[in-house]
Amino acid sequence: MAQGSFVAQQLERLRPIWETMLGHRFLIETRDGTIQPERFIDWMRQDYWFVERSSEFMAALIPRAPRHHWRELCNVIDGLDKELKLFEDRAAAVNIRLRDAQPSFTNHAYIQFLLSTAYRASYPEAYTVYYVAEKAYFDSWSVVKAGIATDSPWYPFVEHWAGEGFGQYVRRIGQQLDTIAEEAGTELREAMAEYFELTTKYELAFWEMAATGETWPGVDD
Ligand code: MP5
Repeated sequence: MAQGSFVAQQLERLRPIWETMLGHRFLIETRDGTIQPERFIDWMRQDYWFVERSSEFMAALIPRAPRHHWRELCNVIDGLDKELKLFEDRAAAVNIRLRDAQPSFTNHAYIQFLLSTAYRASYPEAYTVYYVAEKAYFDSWSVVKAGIATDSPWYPFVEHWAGEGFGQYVRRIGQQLDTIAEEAGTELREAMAEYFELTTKYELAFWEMAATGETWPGVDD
């Protein structure tokens, strides 16, 4: 396999999917202020559930992580609590209830994927999933940041995920992932690449779910 940064290689390999994700109509309409409020609110309800459940994914990684990763992983869990507060604050600002929705099929599947990865895959594979989810959010919200009005009620989400601090954090964990990949053998690196791809596809599916207001296949509600 070619040498060089694992992250850069994977982003290059998966560029078509990554670009489809960044051009997704949900992001473009949120950027341009043309998104239907109910679509955005739906996303808020789904992502609130996702963030809450993903604390189990992060917590499950800690006992499997090398000692020098512990502080960062604990900080992420602390960050999830702050994120939930951000959702609660925005929900209060637009006067909606966050718990008015069941997790959609895609959201439920993504969380099951995170949990099975945390418990059954190797730490390098699980760390790959963690990195890709964070990188996808940084890049996606950076698209929105490029045009959204700063007085939009959704702007605090942009400030959070497309902000300087989040960007630095994503770069740091990308470097850690490169270090893990350098120490991995060819077979493990290939397995990590598969997890990179699957997570990218789940991230794209999440925007698609938000744009369509998907619930469960075949169920009318
Ligand atoms: C993240 C998220 C970012 N909130 N939702 C999805 C579907 N993917 C990624 O993770 P975090 O922990 O909220 O920064």
